Amino acid sequence: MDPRFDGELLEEAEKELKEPDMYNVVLHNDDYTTREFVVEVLQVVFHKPAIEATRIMLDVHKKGRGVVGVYTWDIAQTKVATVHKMAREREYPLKCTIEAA
Ligand code: TYC
Repeated sequence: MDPRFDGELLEEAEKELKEPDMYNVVLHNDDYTTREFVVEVLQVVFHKPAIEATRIMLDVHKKGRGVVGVYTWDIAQTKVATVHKMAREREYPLKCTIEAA
């Protein structure tokens, strides 16, 4: 093997052994979405028990935003799409975004 390729091949092999990149799903506060609906979203989409869902909702309400889950890229995308679909169906402006973890 040409020694000039050794580094590249090692890099490729290492990449395959790495854990996947992870992404935070962030929920944003607003003045119109009801507290009840946010708790429902946290339970249905993010599988949070009622008490924890309520705690997270209040934290986002107070601080303006909060990380509600950490997922691979595809799962994070699907979570955001589901939140937005549920919110638009109820005509809430609830915003949910993704950032590198
Ligand atoms: N601020 C909203 C209210 O008082 C509740 C709320 C919490 C909305 C969290 C969005 O991500 C949110 N009705």
